[in-house]
Amino acid sequence: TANYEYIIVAQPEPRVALITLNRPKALNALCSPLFNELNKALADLDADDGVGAVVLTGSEKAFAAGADIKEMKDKEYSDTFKNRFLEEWGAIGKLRKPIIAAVSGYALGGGCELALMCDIILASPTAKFGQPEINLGTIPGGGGSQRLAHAIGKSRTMEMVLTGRHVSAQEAEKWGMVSRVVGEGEGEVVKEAIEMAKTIASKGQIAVQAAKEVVNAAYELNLAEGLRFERRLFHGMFATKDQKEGMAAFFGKEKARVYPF
Ligand code: CO8
Repeated sequence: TANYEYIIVAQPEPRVALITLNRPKALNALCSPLFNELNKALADLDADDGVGAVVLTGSEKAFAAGADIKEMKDKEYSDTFKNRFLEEWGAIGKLRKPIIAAVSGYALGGGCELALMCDIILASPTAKFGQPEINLGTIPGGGGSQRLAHAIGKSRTMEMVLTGRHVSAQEAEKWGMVSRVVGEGEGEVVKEAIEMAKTIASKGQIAVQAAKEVVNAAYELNLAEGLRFERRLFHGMFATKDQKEGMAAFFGKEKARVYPF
């Protein structure tokens, strides 16, 4: 495996990968080299048949405190445009395997947006979500305004983006921004995310990846197109061994094995 400076990649369970953001001095601020490492690790895991799902986490204090302000401070429009500043943030959306964000502490700005790019978010009771860009004279640039609006609606998104207020884990749960607030103790949220990833990784992988693709389509297509896309992929499942095995096992009153076995 590659040697990284800003992230740690591990495999805590046979088919589960864990990526830990590891830039403690800057509360995991997402500088470009960190993001490039993250993209490289995710692309490798996406291509690895031995991995079925990925957990992404930070530290107890911070999932990530945003894009790196030091890196952005003196930038000019012309060079952000010319050099496609932060375009690398788009790569995560193209991955096929499910990614679960396990969030403790600050998930601010780009950190909040990174969590929103993941497929499922689990929060520890210490999690704090926010889009504080407004305090820096700027706006979200990593998809926050769009993904939050989809996740929690206009009024709450406007409140977060216009005031910069931090939202607690409990509030984020109530708003439907995260699936659940998990556990009390240190590391609980990561353990729970690994368990969830393990469950997902034990299913038929073509179905898992197709399921992720159809749910994501709901954020891009209108209803008629989305329903047609879902139906097409659903029909496609009949071409898989997992469907034959899965439905036969149901009548054999056995647990379905998944391919390859
Ligand atoms: N960038 C760079 N360094 C940071 C960042 C950051 N976002 N956040 C924290 N740090 C550094 C601090 O400078 C400090 O460094 P040093 O020890 O050298 O002074 C160290 O991390 C520890 O931070 P604090 O001393 O401030 O720790 P506190 O516990 O006092 O406060 C906070 C924690 C509240 C999280 C505070 O650090 C903070 O407000 N951070 C900034 C949060 C923020 O504004 N984030 C938004 C950034 S803008 C953004 O993300 C735009 C996204 C665009 C994405 C575009 C994608 C295409």
